[in-house]
Amino acid sequence: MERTFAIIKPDAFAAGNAGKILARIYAEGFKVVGLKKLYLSKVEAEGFYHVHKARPFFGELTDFMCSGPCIVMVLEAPDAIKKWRDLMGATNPAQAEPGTLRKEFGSSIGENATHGSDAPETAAFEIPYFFAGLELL
Ligand code: 3AN
Repeated sequence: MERTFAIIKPDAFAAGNAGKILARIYAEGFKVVGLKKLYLSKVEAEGFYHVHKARPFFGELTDFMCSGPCIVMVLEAPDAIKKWRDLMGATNPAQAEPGTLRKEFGSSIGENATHGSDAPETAAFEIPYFFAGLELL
């Protein structure tokens, strides 16, 4: 079993798509180990995306992530990191495969509905950034 960190981003939450995304998560066989709704501050979003600090879109990305509530989750499955990235699809919804979450619910490369850890080391930072051990029993 592996755990990954996932977000239903503010665009998808505001559009009322959180329920549909959660239904896909369960249908694909993930166990939802942790889940909560948060309204991130700018500082919290900047801390989460610190690896992208030097990127030109850092300001836009962190503004968007604190533009409204989101849902943060820890998902468990065999090969969960890849499995969730496959279900999300490509970063740019225009390039995402049919049937993926970003194709269905994303509207642009910035507002792309979902986030997922891209490697075990990333998950190891992202999961405890948002969840205490006691929240993941
Ligand atoms: P992914 O989330 O698919 O791993 P990354 O790590 O390349 O993609 O980018 C992190 C986040 O930054 C993406 N989820 C996306 O919302 C945002 N992002 C990436 N590229 C751009 C861009 N050119 N303009 C605006 N936002 C971007």
